[in-house]
Amino acid sequence: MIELAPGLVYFPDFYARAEQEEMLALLRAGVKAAPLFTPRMPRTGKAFSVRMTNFGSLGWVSDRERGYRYDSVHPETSAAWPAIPELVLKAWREASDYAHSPEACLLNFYDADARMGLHQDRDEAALEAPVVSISLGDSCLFRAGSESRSGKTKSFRLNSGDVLVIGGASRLCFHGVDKIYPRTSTLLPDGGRINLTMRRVTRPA
Ligand code: MD3
Ligand code: FE
Repeated sequence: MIELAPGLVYFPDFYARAEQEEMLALLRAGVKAAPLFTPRMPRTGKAFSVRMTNFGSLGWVSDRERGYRYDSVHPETSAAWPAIPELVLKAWREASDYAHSPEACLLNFYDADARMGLHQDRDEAALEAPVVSISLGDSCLFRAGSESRSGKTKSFRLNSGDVLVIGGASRLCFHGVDKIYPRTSTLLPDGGRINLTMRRVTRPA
């Protein structure tokens, strides 16, 4: 366990290869029920290069008309999201010290050309809860800054099986994914990167 910055805690190789393979099979079953969709920016309608789906009682979605939000159903099928697999929840329970369960697990799929621009995660009412991220497949170069968009940033690499816990002083920091390193993992036969982020959305009673 390595503290990359205050509240930004890195667990390299949290999941062994066999667990990553087991998780991938569980995620594929989920994606069959809740297909990847292309989110769009509010107002402009510009497409994200990352495709997404969700697990859990709430999923993060975005479109031109209604913007960023959490919704209990898939934007294209209108079906409830699949449950968060226990193997995924293991990272939340063992790497974070938050007492309540996550409600959302956003799956981001990056092909070799996908990126995620610098942004804050602030669509959750439960900002005292951490975000827990799991990386699978090709490695990426990830960047984290401060609570100001123009603040200085530091870059780190995330590899398949790594877990990152974002809480405390890091919870509202700007962050993004600058680059995917193609063919750095054999987990996904056709390449690419999957990131899962678990979030508590509503404040616990
Ligand atoms: C650092 N995902 O889905 S996860 C996102 O790799 C998102 O797909 C990225 O940003 C990805 O919103 C990064 C790790 C992460 C999440 C939130 C952070 C790192 C963070 C908040 C502050 C600092
Ligand atoms: Fe984010």
